[in-house]
Amino acid sequence: MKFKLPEHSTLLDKSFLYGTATASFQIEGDSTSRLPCIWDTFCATAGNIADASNGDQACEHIAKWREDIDLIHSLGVDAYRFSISWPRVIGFDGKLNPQGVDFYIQLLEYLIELGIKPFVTLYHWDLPQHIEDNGGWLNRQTAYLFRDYVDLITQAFGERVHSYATLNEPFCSAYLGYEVGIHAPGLTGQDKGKQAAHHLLLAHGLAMQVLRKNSPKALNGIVLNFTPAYPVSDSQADINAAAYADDYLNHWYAEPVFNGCYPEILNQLPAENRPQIEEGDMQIIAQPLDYVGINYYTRAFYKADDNLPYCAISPKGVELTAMGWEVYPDAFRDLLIDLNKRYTLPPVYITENGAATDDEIIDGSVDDQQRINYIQGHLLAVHQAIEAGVDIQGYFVWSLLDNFEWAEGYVKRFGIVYVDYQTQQRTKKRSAELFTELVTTRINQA
Ligand code: GCO
Repeated sequence: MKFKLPEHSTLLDKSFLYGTATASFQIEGDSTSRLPCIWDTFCATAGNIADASNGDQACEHIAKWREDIDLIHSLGVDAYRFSISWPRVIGFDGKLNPQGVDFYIQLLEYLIELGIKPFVTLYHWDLPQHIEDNGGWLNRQTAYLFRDYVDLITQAFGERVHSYATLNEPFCSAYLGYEVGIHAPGLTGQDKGKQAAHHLLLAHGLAMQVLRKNSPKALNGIVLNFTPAYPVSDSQADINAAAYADDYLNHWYAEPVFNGCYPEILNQLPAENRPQIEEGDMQIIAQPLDYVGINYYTRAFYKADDNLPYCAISPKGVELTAMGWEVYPDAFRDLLIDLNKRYTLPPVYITENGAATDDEIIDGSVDDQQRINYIQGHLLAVHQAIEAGVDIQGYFVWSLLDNFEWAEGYVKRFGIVYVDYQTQQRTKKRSAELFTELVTTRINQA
């Protein structure tokens, strides 16, 4: 088996960028050498994490980073997407913590030495706890603290970074963290979710202004996730419910970034739940972008409900990953095409796509056939979207390593590399081998 794409596919050209991705809290460990973050606190409450685990050790990447970068190099990929832990690089006083900064500078320099392009995410959900104690993303001031952190860290990194993303998936931070409470900091309420979303988006806009000044040569943008909303039937009521869910869960974050406004359903929210928006905020949010990162895993179904604007339905009789997420690559293709019609998109990078599967090491190897099929289907979807005119420049598989899968703990394995958490040994899965085969047999087709 190999990954197969049509002969002249752009995805087989050397100019199409391939990478793998991780995030700080999910892999780093060594939590005592940084300030506490909201995920440390969230993990400490019984019942929040499926296996009652935390990020204290994770993949011990702080100790094993060189080995991990060598591993990335051995995969043959062009780029590595990882995130900076804000509580590792900024102290209580708001100044740079030299030890934390040095860690990332060494990492960046080693990546550059090996010819791997660093794609740096500035916020992948690990807000310093002391900032949460002051209201976190409910406090407008946090957007300005983020701007200040971005200003300091990008000056420290200089020209070492190929690409910056301000935020990873503001939907998850705002909706999962402040509206339904299944992610840190575990707060609930529509008013909170929407206010947090607004401050996150403001933080993005403010950070883009800093990036343009401090890192004008880098590709600067944001990473948004989409779970396209489908109606369970073709009744008008279900179609309307799905459209509402799509605006509420997906376009809530895209529309402000690209068009400088929230979806119209903002006006249907109870007045007391609408975010406070100050004059000029929407212009700050809608900064020009060098690229947009798109994360896609699955689609979702919705039906009408008498008491709610929409009601989510679990898929039945379809192929699911270990997360219980439907495998449906056509929705990925259609999402990319639809986004390209709806917005004036900058160049697109697929910054996350992948699957959790029930992987086991047998005789020293992991034959992760379901993940292989998943990646195959989704690469083809990217190819089809490009053929349909979407400007897609690269694809990052989520994830490099099995790691801390948030509320699911270590039970769900997303890596193309298996991690034995007892020994911290890394073993390439079959998907990693095929990924290398794909990436290293590309040619210049221009
Ligand atoms: C995401 C996150 C990852 C998750 C992955 C699988 O951006 O949602 O970046 O941290 O691990 O999506 O759920």
